[in-house]
Amino acid sequence: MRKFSFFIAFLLLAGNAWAVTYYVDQTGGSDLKNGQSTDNAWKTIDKVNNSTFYSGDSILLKRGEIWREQLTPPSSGNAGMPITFGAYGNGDAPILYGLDFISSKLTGWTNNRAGVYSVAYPGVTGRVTFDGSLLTQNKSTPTSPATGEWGWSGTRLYVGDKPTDHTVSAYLPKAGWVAHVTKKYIAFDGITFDGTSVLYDGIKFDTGSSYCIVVNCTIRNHTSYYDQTYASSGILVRKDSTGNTFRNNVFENNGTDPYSHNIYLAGTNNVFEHNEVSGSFGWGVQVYSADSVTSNNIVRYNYIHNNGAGSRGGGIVLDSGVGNMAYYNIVESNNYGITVDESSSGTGVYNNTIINSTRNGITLGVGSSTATVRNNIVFGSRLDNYLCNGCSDPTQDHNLLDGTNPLFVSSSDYRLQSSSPAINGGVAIVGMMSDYSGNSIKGLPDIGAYEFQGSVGVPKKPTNPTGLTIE
Ligand SMILES: [Ca+2]
Repeated sequence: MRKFSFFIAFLLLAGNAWAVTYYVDQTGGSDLKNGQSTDNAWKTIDKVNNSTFYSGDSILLKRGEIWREQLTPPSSGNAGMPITFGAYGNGDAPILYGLDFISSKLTGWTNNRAGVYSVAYPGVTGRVTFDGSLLTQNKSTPTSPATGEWGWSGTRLYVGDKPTDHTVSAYLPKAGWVAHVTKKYIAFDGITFDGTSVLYDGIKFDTGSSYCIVVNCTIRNHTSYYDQTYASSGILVRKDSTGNTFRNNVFENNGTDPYSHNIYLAGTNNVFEHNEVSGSFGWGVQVYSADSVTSNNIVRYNYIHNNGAGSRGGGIVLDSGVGNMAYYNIVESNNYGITVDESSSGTGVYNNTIINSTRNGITLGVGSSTATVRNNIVFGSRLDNYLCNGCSDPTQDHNLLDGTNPLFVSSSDYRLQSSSPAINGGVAIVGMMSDYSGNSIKGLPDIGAYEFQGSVGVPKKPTNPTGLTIE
């Protein structure tokens, strides 16, 4: 018995001493090797998917490499010892495209009018190339693409150059995700998830997943919604997935219809922080599930801009649950800024800086009850800076949203000048100790996402060096 206890103590002390690091190199690896050094790296994601891992193990993908495979983590980690999918080596982050394209060369064009040509096409295309070079998708006027553009409408694909002068190819994405997670305690660190080749979401945290983390990743180009059949978000977290963290990632160009988003959080107790989120047709961050169980999610310290091109969406929407919160975010140039709606209660919207919204800055919809809107700057909204649109029992105080100029440092730097009316204009909120930049709160909280730290732009006087002698 004594010996057994000693062994347990050793295990506890050692932590993950037996954790193994595996390496994957698409160009130089081989699945016949053991994967446990850079010289013995595996080659494929398929090998990873069909292996067994243990708590604390790491699977590192070589930087500069590309995989056209779908990652499905095969094993769960434990609390404090996740199974980590990371990166090694030098250069650009490893890229996962999920799956390969199905390509086809296009012939049989019709000249619709001067400079515009079209061809019958079944829809859902990820990319179009002329002689191997990518064209840019025209989403707003797809039947009138300019030179170098393509569009898709109805059952036809349009280009703005004479196609018979080129080899024209279109690429159909496949039905799938770049990563599909059904395990717990999975970490993704420093990987690029690019969705141009898949129809569904970038990463789906599906039934069975929880307590996962995505950090330092790029999630981009999940845009495969052309025929109203598929909705693609950058990350989709299902309603039964809880306790996940998303930190310090870049989300760009995910979601090409009003109902798909950069991130779609349908679960509970998720934290979404320090991310840059832009270019969604729907919402930058959507917190919602149809059966109202999406509660206690936190969206904080993010830079959320230029979302909602589809006119329905915008920066952040907090719906359908109890106690969801958005605080200390910069929400800039979205369609709507922050919206609270659909059977939500006790939602908190605190200390955000919301500027230049195309429509409303903050909207509390008819489905919102007992929301609190406090310490926010809302400025330059094309419609209302703040609108209770049939909401019930709202609390709205200590905001700067009546059109008063907040006196930002500049039109692109939303820190406060020393004469800003936002300084010390807020009220303390339990648990909120630092601002968007991580600075501490001085005196009363300022209104907005930045706490004034003293004169901006004037460097501190250097202190005199000590211990030096001048000869
Ligand atoms: Ca203050």
